[in-house]
Amino acid sequence: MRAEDPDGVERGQVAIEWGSDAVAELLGRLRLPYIALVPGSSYRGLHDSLVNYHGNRDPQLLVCLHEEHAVAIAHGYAKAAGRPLAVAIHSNVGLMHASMALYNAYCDRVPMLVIGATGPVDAARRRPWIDWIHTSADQGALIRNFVKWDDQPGSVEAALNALARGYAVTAQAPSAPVYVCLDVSLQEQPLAEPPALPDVGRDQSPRSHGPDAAAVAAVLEELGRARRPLFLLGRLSRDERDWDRRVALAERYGALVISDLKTGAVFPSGHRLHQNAPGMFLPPASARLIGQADLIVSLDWIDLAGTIAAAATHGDQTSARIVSCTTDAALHNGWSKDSFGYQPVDLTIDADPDLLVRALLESDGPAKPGEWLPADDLAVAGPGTVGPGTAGAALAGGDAGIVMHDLAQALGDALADAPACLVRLPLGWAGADLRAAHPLDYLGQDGGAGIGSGPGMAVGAALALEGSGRLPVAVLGDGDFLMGGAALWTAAHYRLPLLIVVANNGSYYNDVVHQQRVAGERGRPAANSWIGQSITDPDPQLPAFARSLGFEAGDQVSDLSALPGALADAVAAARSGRCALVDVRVRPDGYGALGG
Ligand SMILES: Cc1ncc(C[n+]2csc(CCOP(=O)(O)OP(=O)(O)O)c2C)c(N)n1
Ligand SMILES: [Mg+2]
Repeated sequence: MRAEDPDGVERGQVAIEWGSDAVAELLGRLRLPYIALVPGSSYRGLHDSLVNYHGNRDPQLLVCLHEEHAVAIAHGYAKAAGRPLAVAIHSNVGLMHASMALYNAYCDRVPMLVIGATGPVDAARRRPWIDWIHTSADQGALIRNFVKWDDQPGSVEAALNALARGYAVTAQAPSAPVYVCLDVSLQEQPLAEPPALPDVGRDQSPRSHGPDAAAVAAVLEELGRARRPLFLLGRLSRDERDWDRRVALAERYGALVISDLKTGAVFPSGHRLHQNAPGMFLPPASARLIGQADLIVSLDWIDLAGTIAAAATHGDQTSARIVSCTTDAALHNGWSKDSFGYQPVDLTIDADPDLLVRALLESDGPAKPGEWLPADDLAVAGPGTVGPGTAGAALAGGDAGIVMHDLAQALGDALADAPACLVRLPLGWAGADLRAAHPLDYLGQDGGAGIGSGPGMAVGAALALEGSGRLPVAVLGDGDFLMGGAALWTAAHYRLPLLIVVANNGSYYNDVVHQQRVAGERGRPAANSWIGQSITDPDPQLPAFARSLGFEAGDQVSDLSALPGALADAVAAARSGRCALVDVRVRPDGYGALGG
């Protein structure tokens, strides 16, 4: 990480003289390492204080080329680190730019402290023109439907309390972004003496709560009765010990597990109890398990109601008892429908699902292998890394070009020697080509399916993983990459090692499939499905674009025989601390997902 130390600033030696100095002091006490931003005059006071009062350390300013990237960087950071970053967002226009990324972060239940700003609320203090167009009544209304909490404090004291409270609210499960809007006048207010700062170190309460004893007993009873228990593993932690406990609990009860490509790795992909590859949607083989199970335990599974209904549509109507453990209801509101349908459950447990797993394991319940598999057939996969689950299979594309499975296999080979983190996978990636043996092997998707998020989230994960020995690798669609690609500059500027692989099919291909489907249903020519979708003529020159942003990038790879070498070179560059991109021309064949 490149530090950018201001001249003539001795941190700790500069007095608190302005409202924004006190805000910078508080942000430092909250131990926020970085503040991602696009600058703007609405928070020029805070900007000065972060640099010339706080010395541009803890938090360090992180310059971004779009507010959407700034939020996506905090999003990727939170997914990998499990901690919030700060983001500074200019009034009105900056917040409008940031809004889609905030929606993604909200749907993905990640924490971040977003500090907004407004021109003077007091109209008598507004400069002509610009302060008027960058001031609005109730700015938080723009995003209130998809943040956890927001405030626009009216004094320096109130701002300090709002920020301290905002940090606590965002960090508390279920996490989602919070937004605190600071009036420019409050930031630029001279202070006769330093204000009292809230004691942010005082509250050491846990960030989530476990189940009560009655709930644990009830689940134990369900597990004790069940013969074919099935665990649906959804939004769960990146903690290795939680990972091990999930495995131990599934083994104790012989439960099969289903995981989800939308969420990060939660269970070893090679484990016998994890029989089916995850999907963005419920794969038919997993629907069959839902139909056969006599107990379903949902651990913050995304869209439980829709999943049960999808299985029924496949002919796998479940008669299982259903237990659902999640704290998500605390976030549900009337605007966002990401609370999904009414859950068909027998027991709801309002608790952190990983703490339920822990409590169940600590209960000393007797091992009770289920009936899915013979008891001696529970081998755990050996230490693995990201990459294809079908390692060793013949490359499928041959002379006819590269298909996604070829890319998965070649990337798995290139990354085999040392830990890596797949920050993102493109829509056409098959779940069977994900091999996960550690919670950081894969971070999942972006929550809100808002494309353009991939590059920024990759940079945020690179920030979190810097120095960890685990290489961040994002495989991005060309549409996603081109929409958010300028975010890469931030990684190059701050010297954050990162590997980006673009699965480039020259198209918004997901939507080609939609048009083919509609044309098919209507008996119209599916051959026209490329119109309004293809990203060719001219072909965007991704390597040149990436090089212009400070990445190393060779020419586009379209020949399968050149792929292993190109990936090996890029992996070596990134592992030695540089930023690298490989642009891979892929054939869209075998495209499984059909997103929004
Ligand atoms: C902000 C936003 N705009 C539009 C869409 C609709 N959409 C979903 S997937 C997709 C195509 C993405 O293209 P690319 O990243 O190249 O992936 P591909 O489908 O080609 O594999 C689009 C446009 C969306 N999800 N988000
Ligand atoms: Mg594409």
